[in-house]
Amino acid sequence: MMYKGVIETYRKYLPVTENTPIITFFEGNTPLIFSRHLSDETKCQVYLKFEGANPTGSFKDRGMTLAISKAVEAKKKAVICASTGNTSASAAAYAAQAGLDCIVIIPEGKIALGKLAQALMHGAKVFEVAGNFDQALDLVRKLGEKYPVEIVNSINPYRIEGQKTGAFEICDQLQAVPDYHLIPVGNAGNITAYWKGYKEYYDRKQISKLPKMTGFQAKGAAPIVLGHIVEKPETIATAIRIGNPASWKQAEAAAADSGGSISIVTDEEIIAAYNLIASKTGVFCEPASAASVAGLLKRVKEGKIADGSLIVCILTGHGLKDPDTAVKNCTTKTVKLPCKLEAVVRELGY
Ligand code: AN7
Repeated sequence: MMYKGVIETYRKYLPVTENTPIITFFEGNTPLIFSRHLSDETKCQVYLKFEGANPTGSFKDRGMTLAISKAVEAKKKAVICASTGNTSASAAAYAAQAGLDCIVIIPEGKIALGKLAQALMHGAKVFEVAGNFDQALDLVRKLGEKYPVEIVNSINPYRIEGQKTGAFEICDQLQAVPDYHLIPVGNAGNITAYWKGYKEYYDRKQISKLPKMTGFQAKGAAPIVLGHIVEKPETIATAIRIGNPASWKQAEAAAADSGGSISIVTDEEIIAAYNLIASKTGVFCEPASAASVAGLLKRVKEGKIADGSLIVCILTGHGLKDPDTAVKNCTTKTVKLPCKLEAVVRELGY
């Protein structure tokens, strides 16, 4: 049977009816990839859930299919979001299919080029503001209160509902429940959504245990770990450059209720993991996504994860979103040569 996207696949767990028009690019059903290298290195069984394989290249599509479908059902004409990039790319694509106007507010100069290209190509009105994501989200909240625009950030509950399907999928693919679910944390919608999904599967007797929700923030943008708002968040992982997450409390609850944690990884650890995943497992994710693997390596080193544990790391977005960061921070470099056979042969040492 043809795969029909997350709403059709998990319809009975989602707030849709026969009257809901389904706006979809057949998102979800993303690969769960066993990493031999990371498994050997950690003495665990490590799987990478590659959300970069979604139609717009990030996990945001799971929530966006539902948020946009519900906006159409409610006869909305325009949607709006603040974004570090991926939400805007996804919103713009789904809005284009639905025929809705899409307004995007992004922090000037802090969006990976691929994401900006997506929002522009899909015809969104893109406003670059001299502020960070948190300030952009403040603007969006105010606009949503006063004007006829539907907010499609993860403060829209349909976003969380759609994204919880990631948890269902992992359990269905593994035919088991991970001991540890590792995930980058930015605005904290995704950790909230996954925890909701696992709990619902548990309540509906699809699974018989729950994973420890283990989140990671970048060192310069770690408000939840620090316990206070970060006014000027900074990290190379621009997707999670967020100082005042909207789902802060829910993320804390997910970690606490599951016996998990939220902790810090540095930009250096993120970049090392980013290179490692691409070169040793062959999966190219974006820097923010690599926070989950950086976190795994750190927690294992600290002795916090027992040998043999079943691990799922969420790789939230595709590496091609941000080629600038890749080329600049890659451990492999190009070698410039004259266009001559001898030169290539000499360089190869044959
Ligand atoms: C690749 O696009 O917030 O903790 O505006 O793009 O659910 O926010 C992106 C977040 C992780 C963090 N990995 O997820 C946005 C935005 C990638 C991301 C996160 C984001 P949340």
